[in-house]
Amino acid sequence: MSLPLPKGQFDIGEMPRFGLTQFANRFPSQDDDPNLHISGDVEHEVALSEELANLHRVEIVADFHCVTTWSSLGLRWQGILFKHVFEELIRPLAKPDENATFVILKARDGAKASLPLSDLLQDNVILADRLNDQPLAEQHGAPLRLVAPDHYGYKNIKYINRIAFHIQNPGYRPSGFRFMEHPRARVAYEERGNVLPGWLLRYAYKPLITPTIKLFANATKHRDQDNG
Ligand SMILES: Nc1nc2c(c(=O)[nH]1)N[C@H]1C(S)=C(S)[C@@H](COP(=O)(O)O)O[C@H]1N2
Ligand SMILES: [Mo]
Repeated sequence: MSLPLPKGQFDIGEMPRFGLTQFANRFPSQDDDPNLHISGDVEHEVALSEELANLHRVEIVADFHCVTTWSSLGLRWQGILFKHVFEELIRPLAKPDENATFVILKARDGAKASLPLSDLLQDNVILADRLNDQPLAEQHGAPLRLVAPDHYGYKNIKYINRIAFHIQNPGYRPSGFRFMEHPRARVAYEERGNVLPGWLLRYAYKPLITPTIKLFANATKHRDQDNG
């Protein structure tokens, strides 16, 4: 069952492939390095792989909200709780500084986002490797993506391969313009961006939806043709 749509959102139906334009043509391969790297203000940098497979699996049903105002409803994600990854692997193995609560999530296509650790430890934040009982499709971030449904899409990093824990912001720059990124980006509070109020950004972003979906879909099509 889906919740009532948050302010300024509309139901787009099936989840499109989406993102900042510079990522449309990037289909990152995981062949070179399948690991999930843990770094930053930690005692030990570690690379996780098989360890993740031993964690308890969960399913969450959630609506997905892109900051540009489209939402895709009732998605069933399967994977592992971020909280379990943190408590059972990251804390004992990497030993992050207890004040390292500024977390940067990085992806194989170069995308990144930051969130406070406390937001990531909530009970509905998962690293998902399946969507609606199917292995996560490449276009939706295989093999692993963050799903944090209380936060706008741009915090839900696809193709995730690094999580860095910092005591202070180490000079991190968001993927897009600074005004486009809110440190928490909570959907319930319409925290779309940093400077302008959320309701105003709705009108700025909405016209971008159709061209962006086309751009990403065309990139996927050309890539499929290239692969024969
Ligand atoms: N690595 C990566 N993660 C990303 C993006 C991206 O371009 N690259 N786009 C973000 C945005 S703006 C949205 S709305 C969602 C889109 O997810 P989808 O392509 O699976 O619909 O992914 C987010 N995570
Ligand atoms: Mo988005």
